[in-house]
Amino acid sequence: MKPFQFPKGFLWGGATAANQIEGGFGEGNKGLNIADVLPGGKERLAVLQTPGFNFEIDREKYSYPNHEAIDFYHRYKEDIALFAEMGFKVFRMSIAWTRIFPNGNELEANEEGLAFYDRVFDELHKYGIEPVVTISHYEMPLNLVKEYGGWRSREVVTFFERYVNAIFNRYKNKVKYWMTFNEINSGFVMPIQGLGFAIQKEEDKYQPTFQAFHHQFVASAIAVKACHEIIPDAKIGCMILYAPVYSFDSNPENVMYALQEERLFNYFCADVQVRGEYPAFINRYFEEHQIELDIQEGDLELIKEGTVDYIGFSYYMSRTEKKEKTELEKSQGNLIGGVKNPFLKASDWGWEIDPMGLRISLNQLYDRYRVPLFVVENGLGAYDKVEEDGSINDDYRIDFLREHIKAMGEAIKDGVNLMGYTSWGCIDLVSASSGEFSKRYGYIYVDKHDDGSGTLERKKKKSFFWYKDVIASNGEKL
Ligand code: BGP
Repeated sequence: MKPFQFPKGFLWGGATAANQIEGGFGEGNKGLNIADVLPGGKERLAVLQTPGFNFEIDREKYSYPNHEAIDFYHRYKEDIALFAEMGFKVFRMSIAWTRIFPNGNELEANEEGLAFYDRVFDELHKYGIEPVVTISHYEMPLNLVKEYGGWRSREVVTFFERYVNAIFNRYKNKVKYWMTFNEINSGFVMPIQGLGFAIQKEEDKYQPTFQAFHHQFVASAIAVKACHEIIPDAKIGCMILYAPVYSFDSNPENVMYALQEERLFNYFCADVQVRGEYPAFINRYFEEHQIELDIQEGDLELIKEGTVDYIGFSYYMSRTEKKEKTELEKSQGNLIGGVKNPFLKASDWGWEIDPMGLRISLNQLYDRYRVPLFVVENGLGAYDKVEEDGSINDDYRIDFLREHIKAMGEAIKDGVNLMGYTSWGCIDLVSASSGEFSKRYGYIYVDKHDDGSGTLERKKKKSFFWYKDVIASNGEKL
């Protein structure tokens, strides 16, 4: 049998987000955003999930690793040269809204911010690398959070519209792949990053969460329509956090529960953004949780007209569900809940490693939507050790990626239309959920540590050379 190769033109590359790599705090007139007020360290997740977060910087209590991040703002040329050396076809990055509209609600875009991304895109094109740009990746302007309550507010849709028009018009000749909201469904578990507001103490989360989603759906449809008009040869996708939900056993109660969780978490947002309508199953859920959406005239038509061209998604883990969980079972679950899967091992951060889950996800998504898919995040967060001779032998990362790439190959053989693969954190960066540098994903090591020390020097890990071969052989040499 001929060895398997990925389809011709497959988009190999790596993924990042502005707030996790750029640094350049306050430079180029950048305004403050949500990521600027997120504390570093393992307590970040707890802080984010405790109702009543106040969005203030408290330097006495916390560190703020996103302020300097890995200084991509000044070092992008060096980093892009390394991506080119690996043979990247695409580079996924995001635009920081606050570089373009520092407070989110200005009438005019900030020229310095626009010029920065011109330089980055030009540098990428110098090497034939296509940018894949996320419009909003966990970093709403802080002013919109404080003055308007983030996506709770309808007014934010207008500001977002101004932002997307500014970037589509400016970069229409430079960017052909776009995505609207990073992991839009993460708003269910991380409303601060996903929806731009904190649930208040004593507040029922359901109504504001779904109203905010509705505003994002309208904003997403506006962006899709504007993109198609301004850049007719571009493709614009949604971006969801996908974690297939398995039933713990064959008890039909558990199977039904897993199905419900799956539909709500994995499919609700994608159904609206890809099919252009609210799914049937959500009506019962709205009734049971007393959710009444304020849907304005024309919204549903707009959502219907503004459906995305492809689905970008992140895949890190699956989730195993059971209807009745003991306290112990709950505590052994994954980042996004569920119970422990006895067949899977987990990463040092407790994320269950499941390459077959990626094949399952690709099949499920393609069966349901029949639009091209793009794996825009996947990777292993791990502690790396620099040996005395300077080498970094990250075989565990290579194993993880190899198995997931094989799973993608199997899904393609199953008939799935997969556009590309951008593994997460192709260069070490600040972790989104824990604000750590020590949770490393990169092919490129960055000398930067949780206590803020480090020279920011870049080093190639063993996986750098491995991924270079993967790309050069179009997935044949794993
Ligand atoms: C996704 C986010 C990324 C990223 C990644 C890894 O949820 O889109 O921004 O950081 O997960 O997560 P973490 O950084 O928490 O390890």
